[in-house]
Amino acid sequence: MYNSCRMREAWVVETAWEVCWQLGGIYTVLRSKAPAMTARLQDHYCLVGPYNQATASIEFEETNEDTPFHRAAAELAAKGAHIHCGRWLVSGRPLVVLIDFLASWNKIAECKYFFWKDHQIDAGDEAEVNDVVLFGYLVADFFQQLQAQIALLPEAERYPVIGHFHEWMGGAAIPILKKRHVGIATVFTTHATLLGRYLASDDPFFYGRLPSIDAYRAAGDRGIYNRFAIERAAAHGADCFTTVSDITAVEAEHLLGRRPDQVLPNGLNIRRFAALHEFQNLHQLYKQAIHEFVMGHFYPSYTFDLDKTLYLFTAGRYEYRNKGMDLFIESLARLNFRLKEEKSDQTVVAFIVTKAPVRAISVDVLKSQMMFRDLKHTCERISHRMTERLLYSAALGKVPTIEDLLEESSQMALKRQHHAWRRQGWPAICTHDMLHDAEDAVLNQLRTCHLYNAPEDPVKVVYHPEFLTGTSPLLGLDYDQFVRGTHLGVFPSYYEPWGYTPMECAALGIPSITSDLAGFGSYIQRQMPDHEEKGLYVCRRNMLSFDDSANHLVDQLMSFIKTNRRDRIEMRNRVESTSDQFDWNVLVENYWKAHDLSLSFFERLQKGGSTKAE
Ligand code: G6P
Ligand code: 1S3
Repeated sequence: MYNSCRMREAWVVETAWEVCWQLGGIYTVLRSKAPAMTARLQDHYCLVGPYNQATASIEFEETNEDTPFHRAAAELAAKGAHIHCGRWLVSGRPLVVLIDFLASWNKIAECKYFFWKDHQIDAGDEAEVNDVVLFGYLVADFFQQLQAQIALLPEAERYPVIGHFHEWMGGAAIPILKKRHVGIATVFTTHATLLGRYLASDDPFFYGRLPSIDAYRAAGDRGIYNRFAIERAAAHGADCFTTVSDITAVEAEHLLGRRPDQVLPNGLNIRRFAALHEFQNLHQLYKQAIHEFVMGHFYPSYTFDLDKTLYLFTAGRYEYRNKGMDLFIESLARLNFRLKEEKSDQTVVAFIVTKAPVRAISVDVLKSQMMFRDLKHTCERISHRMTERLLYSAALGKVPTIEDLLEESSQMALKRQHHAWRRQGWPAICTHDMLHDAEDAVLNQLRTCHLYNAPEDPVKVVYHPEFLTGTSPLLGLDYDQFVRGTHLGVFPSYYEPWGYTPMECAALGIPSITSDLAGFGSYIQRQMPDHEEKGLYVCRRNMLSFDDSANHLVDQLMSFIKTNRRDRIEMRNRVESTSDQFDWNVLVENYWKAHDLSLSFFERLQKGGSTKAE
């Protein structure tokens, strides 16, 4: 275990756009890590983010405590800033400072001027860049006040301050703090490079081309020059530069021009059950809920054996190529062909869960589910009545016939409901009416691949273009519950700095496929030689053509489909047992190392040396 004596003696402040505000993966990083941070640093740890009333009203509690963070916030407030200090209502209850930068909009012109004058970065007219610059100045003001408050503490508590900044949106304060010579050690973490994400999304040879990309020109061509400049200034200005995986470290070195000093793999806050059967029971429970959705969706057109049906899924932000949705769909088409060729009696239902622009849930899809629910209620009523009749027959000492148990009126009611429910066409491939149906990349590829949910096709698809919630009238499951009910998560990303989805599957006891171009995939390839045995598969994408990767993925899917129930139960046990390794209690050590590095680079710089590792 990494042993840092410094860390117990520092004030650590993490700044990010996603504090108390879920937008993407960084929220998961900060929130899941909070208990590990406060366990060690207690109230010497604080997070800073922008104030967003809608989410703050749920996730944040303003407090009136006596901490240097509260005092610094009060000083800033006295000078006119709108700033809230309190606790994030998540496990670990860390201290949080939320800055309402929009309330200081009168300062935007001045901030943009100084950002251009001092750092030669033109914030331009883009609203997001302007927000980031204004927030950056307010964050820098906060750190200055914090320094002043800490200087007033008794000598024994006057520890150094470490400012840890995430992503370009949280990193604009770094060059400002450097320019003002504020005496704090800084860490910058990029969770993806802006330019890399743009370039990878439409260049199938991105990784091969990486060493020869002219980053400045490419950023200009893509119209993201000012964001790129902020990211680069943060990466170069920080005492310690970090990223989340080896893959992104190489990308950052080429595109941002600095090799990260430390890699900070992402973790989770793992909660394991004491008994193995508990999570297996949950699989069964939520699989039943998925079965019900599947019956409601498919059975009005045709039926198949649910006991021989496997549920695959992919999920993530709608970055169609980056998240490997294109490869998944292509592989499903090839899988369909192979299963037909083998005359397999297996059915595969593949879910694609993302968030795309939609009008509403499709009326036909919803109607079918509602009618199925009515049928279920009728069955429940009849079964209650049957229990009464069975008891009556048993009390008479009589063996009942089906007519004794099921009245004619009930039989008729069931038949009528079933007839009304049946439909002529095939089940929809998409659960929603899309806003841009003709241009939607997933829909178009499903059409091109002829994945239409035809009765003779063993591979069925359900494209759910909205994130899952327990209150939805379709599946009625939260994401975690849905994952538990499936058999395999498939995430063959092309661009994925880390990728939480396969790791979450492991924590929930579900096997998954990631890719060797995902940070998590390359991490398990290095750290876990027996990852396949453990139900963590890695699809090869690095330096492989799309076609070869699709064939590799189909082979992986085919061998999974051939597993029997016992194999799958054992595999779920094995995959769940790996999850301890991904706990923040283990992985937070890398943060302590980065913080130590920042302190030593910072001290060296103070003495007139270089910030770079020597
Ligand atoms: C869990 C349950 C078992 C069930 C099994 C189904 O292990 O505890 O009762 O038989 O899941 O597994 P399968 O992979 O076929 O969904
Ligand atoms: C990023 O979020 P994304 O899905 O845009 O940060 C995440 C947290 O580090 C990371 O898991 C993901 O790969 C990145 O892409």
